[in-house]
Amino acid sequence: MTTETDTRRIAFDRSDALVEFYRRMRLIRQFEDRASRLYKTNQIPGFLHLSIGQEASAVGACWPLDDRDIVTSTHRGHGHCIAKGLDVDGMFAELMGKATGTCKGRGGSMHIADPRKGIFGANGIVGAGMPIAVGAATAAQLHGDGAVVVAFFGDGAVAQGVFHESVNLAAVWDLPVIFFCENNGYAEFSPAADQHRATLEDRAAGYGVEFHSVDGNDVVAVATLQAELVSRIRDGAGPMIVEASTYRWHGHYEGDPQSYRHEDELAEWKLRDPLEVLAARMRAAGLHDRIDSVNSEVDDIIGRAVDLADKAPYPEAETAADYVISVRKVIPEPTSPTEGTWKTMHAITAALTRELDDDPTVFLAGIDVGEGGNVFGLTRGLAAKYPGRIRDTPISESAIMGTAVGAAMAGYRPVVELMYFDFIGVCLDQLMNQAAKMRFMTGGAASLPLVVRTQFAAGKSSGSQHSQSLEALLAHIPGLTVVMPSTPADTYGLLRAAIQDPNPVIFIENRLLYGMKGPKPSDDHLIPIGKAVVRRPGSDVTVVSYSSMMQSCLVVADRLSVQGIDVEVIDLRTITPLDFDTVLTSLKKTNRLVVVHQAVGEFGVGAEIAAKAVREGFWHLDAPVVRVTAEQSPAPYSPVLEKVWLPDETKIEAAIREVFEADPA
Ligand SMILES: Cc1ncc(C[n+]2csc(CCOP(=O)(O)OP(=O)(O)O)c2C)c(N)n1
Ligand SMILES: [Mg+2]
Repeated sequence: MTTETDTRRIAFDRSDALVEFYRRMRLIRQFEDRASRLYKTNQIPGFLHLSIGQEASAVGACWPLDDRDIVTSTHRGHGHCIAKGLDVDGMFAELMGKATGTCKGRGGSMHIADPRKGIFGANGIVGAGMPIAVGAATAAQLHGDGAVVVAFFGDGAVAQGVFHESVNLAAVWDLPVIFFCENNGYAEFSPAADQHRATLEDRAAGYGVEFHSVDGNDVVAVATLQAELVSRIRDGAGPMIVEASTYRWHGHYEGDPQSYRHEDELAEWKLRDPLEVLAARMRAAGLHDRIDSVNSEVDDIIGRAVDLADKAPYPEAETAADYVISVRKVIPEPTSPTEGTWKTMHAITAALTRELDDDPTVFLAGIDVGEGGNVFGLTRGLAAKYPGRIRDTPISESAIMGTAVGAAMAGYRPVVELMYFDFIGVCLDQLMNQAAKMRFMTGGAASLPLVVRTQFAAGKSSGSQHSQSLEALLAHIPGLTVVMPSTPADTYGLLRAAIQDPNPVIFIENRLLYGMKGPKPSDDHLIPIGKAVVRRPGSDVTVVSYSSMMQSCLVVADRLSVQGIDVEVIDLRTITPLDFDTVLTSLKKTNRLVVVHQAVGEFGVGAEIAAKAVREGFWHLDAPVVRVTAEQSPAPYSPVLEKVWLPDETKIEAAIREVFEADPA
């Protein structure tokens, strides 16, 4: 009986397929061989990890893929990129840091990517491509076009937490993804045997995921297997794990002294050079001539590409800050809401509903956002109304964030939920190193229109791990937008604007404001991101705040006005990009500034505003800038201690009086 796999194997033995395998593998080999030499002559800066010896895995794994398919790669990614169709002209230029590089010189070897070609990035963070692959596969599943994602990773990456989260999430969502392990026997300097006590096959069984192993040095074997798996996955089979055994000939990085392995081991693997294994098959098929012709064709391509890259210009200095933020559409300041009253919690549900209605690429994902309707009931009823688009996840925050990153790069607008802001600690990489930097590192080619909704609050004895106001942590990372609304109407308008925004937005709600009542705006209400608002005009002291502390500031301002102190209150609404113009305009009028936030003070948002006030508003200041913040300790549990720790109306009033009474003379 001839199985489907046999038929494909026969097809691959056709001369044109063999020649094409060889052409791609030779291109990778010569590309990296040349890169190694360029590194030695200092024409390539930075780190360089070469995959010479592993070419058959990359080419075989990508063989059945087409334009709709996506790969995520690793720090050793040149082969994956070339196998998926990236041109070596741009790649050489990228490695040299030139303006004509694939990523305009912003990525380099470790971050080379071209999302337009379905290459969602080499990655400098071990394992980080896997959650992104889950996101791309989620987009593929929602889109329903049969696209498949291949997530390359090394044997060492299996020990990363994100491996577990990604495979598990892919399994429970039946995602169209192949986790493709290139087992080259080493993680940096450590042999695989010292890194794991379980095989990948055993692990796959633990996730309920189909497993296949393959000779990673035999391109025909790899391509045959991949063709079969990709075709089954296109037809709806779930995720799979493939382990390709192979070996890298060079060190972990160029310059690695390689004291951890013996020359004999390398020599033995070189006897099974993947190009030679294929060449032998070609000779047996009478294709001697084609080997020579491909060799010279590839030499020409490489020679020309290096020449071009060498002559190409470096990026212009004035473009250094380009590609950090996508230009956002202009949203005019809306009129005041006049449609009755509602609560913040209603505003959140309404904003999500409106965007789900308006844009079919919007979907929600997070812990208990589906059937459970979110712990605060904010997504109740949405799962039934938008089948497949309100997705419950396992408790896997890195995979949740990666879902957002990969799906956004694939053209969706994910809105994912981080149940408590404190949990950022378990998934920061996907925000800090992936979402925030991907557009920059791809020279503007990637778009990251994603929203992370999260919430925090102190004052109710939630303790040190469920109370933190960590906005400064994220605002410190270029590329992220951080929004913190203070009213129900703003919550609606800002959340809708965040979902429509082309950038990664962290939308931070205060759970103690969920029940707050306020004026209800029209359904079309939108608030511009990056614009502060004067909540209360005044002439004596400027108070800058946001989120729940905003409300305390307004109470204090009203109280002080009857005592003859006229306070101007500014609500930042967006933390970054910071609208300092609005603060400066106010400072020019009042000459006195207080900043109030619930987060601890040191290195916080208030410190940033104070520094800007000193730099840009120094000659307008008649008093020191004063910050009212939480004390410099974790949030205490005991109500007595928490009260001492938190800023409150008394502390705000004291600060305002202090700057009001300061005498510049
Ligand atoms: C999160 C993280 N930890 C550590 C490193 C440093 N590092 C880079 S590659 C590597 C080894 C990876 O081994 P493996 O996954 O087997 O890939 P290979 O290098 O063999 O291709 C290490 C430890 C890193 N880049 N990221
Ligand atoms: Mg390895």
